[in-house]
Amino acid sequence: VANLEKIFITRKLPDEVVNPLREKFDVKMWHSDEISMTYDEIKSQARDAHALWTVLSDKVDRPLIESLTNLKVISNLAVGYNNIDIDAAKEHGIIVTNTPGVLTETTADLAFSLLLATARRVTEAERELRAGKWKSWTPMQLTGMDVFGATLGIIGMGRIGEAVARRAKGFEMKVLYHNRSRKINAEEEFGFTYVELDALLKESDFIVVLTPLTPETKGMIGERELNLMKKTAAIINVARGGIIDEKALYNALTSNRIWAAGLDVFEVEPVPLDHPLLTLPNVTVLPHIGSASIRTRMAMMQMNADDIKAVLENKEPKNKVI
Ligand code: 8YV
Repeated sequence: VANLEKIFITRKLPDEVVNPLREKFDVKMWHSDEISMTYDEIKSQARDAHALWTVLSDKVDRPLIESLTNLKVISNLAVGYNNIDIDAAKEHGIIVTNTPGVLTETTADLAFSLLLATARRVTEAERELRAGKWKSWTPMQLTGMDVFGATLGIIGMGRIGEAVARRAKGFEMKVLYHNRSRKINAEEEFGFTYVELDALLKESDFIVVLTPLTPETKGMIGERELNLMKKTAAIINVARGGIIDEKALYNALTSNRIWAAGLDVFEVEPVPLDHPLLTLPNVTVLPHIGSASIRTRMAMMQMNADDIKAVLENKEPKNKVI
C-alpha cells in the first residue's frame, strides 16, 4: 500500500462514509469522539497527507498549510470556511472544498427554532419548570413576544437567508433584508424588501444574522447598531460569533436596550461556561447545531468524501471554494 494517496481526517466520522475511501486511499482518522485534535496534533499527524478533511473548529492557517507539503485538497465539513487561510491555500495551488446547499433548509429550520424559542422564552420556561418554579399561575409569568405578524430583518440574504424568509411567510411576517447585493428576483418571488442596515435595525422585531464571517462583517453589529434596535426586539445569530460584538451585546441586554438574544454561535467555541452572556435569562443558547440533522450531516460528509476522491483522482470536485 506504499503508493496510495493519503487522506487525513481530523474528526471521527462514520464508517459508512469513510470505508469506501479506504478501498482506494490510505486513510488516517482521528480516533476520539470525546477529545478534539489540537492544531499541533494535526500538524504532526497529517504531515504527509494529500487530502486534509477538516471541521470548522480546526484552524487551517498559513503555517499549517505550508507544513503539509504533499497537500492537494482541504475539504471542510461546513459551508463556511473562515477557519481556513484561503489565500495561502490558493498560493500553494491547494483546492478547498465546502458543503453548500445541502444544509440550507436544515439551518433555516434551526434559525426559526431559535427565533421562536427566544421569542417565547422556551428554554427559560423549561429551566423554570424543572427547577420547581411552576407553583402557581400568574398572568404575566414567562410572557414573550409574538412572532406571527411581526417584522423580521434578515442580515445576509444568501441561500439560508432566503430559506428563513420563506418560512417567515407562513407566520405572515413582514420581511426586510440587508445584503451586499440586491436580490431583485427573489424580492418579487418571496415578497421581501431591501433596506439599509440602519433601517433594518430600527424597524425589525426580530433580526436574524446570516452573513459569512469576513473582515468586513467582523463586529458589524456593535454598540451603535444594537442601540438602533427596538427595546422590544430580539437578535438571533446562527452565522458566526464574531459578527456581533459580544461585549456590546451583553451591555445592550443588561441595560434593557434590547429585549433578548438567541445564539447558536460564539466568538470562541465551545463557549466557555463562565461566559457573561450565559448568565442572562434572556439569552437562549445552543451549541452550534445549525446543520445538525442526521440527513444533512450525512449529506455534508458525502459531499466532502466525493470531492476528496475527485481531486485525488485528478477530476474536478463539485464544491470548490477556490
Ligand atoms: C458546521 C456551519 O459545519 O456549515 C457551516 O458553516 O457553521 C456548520 O454547519 C458545523 O458546525 C460543523 O463544523
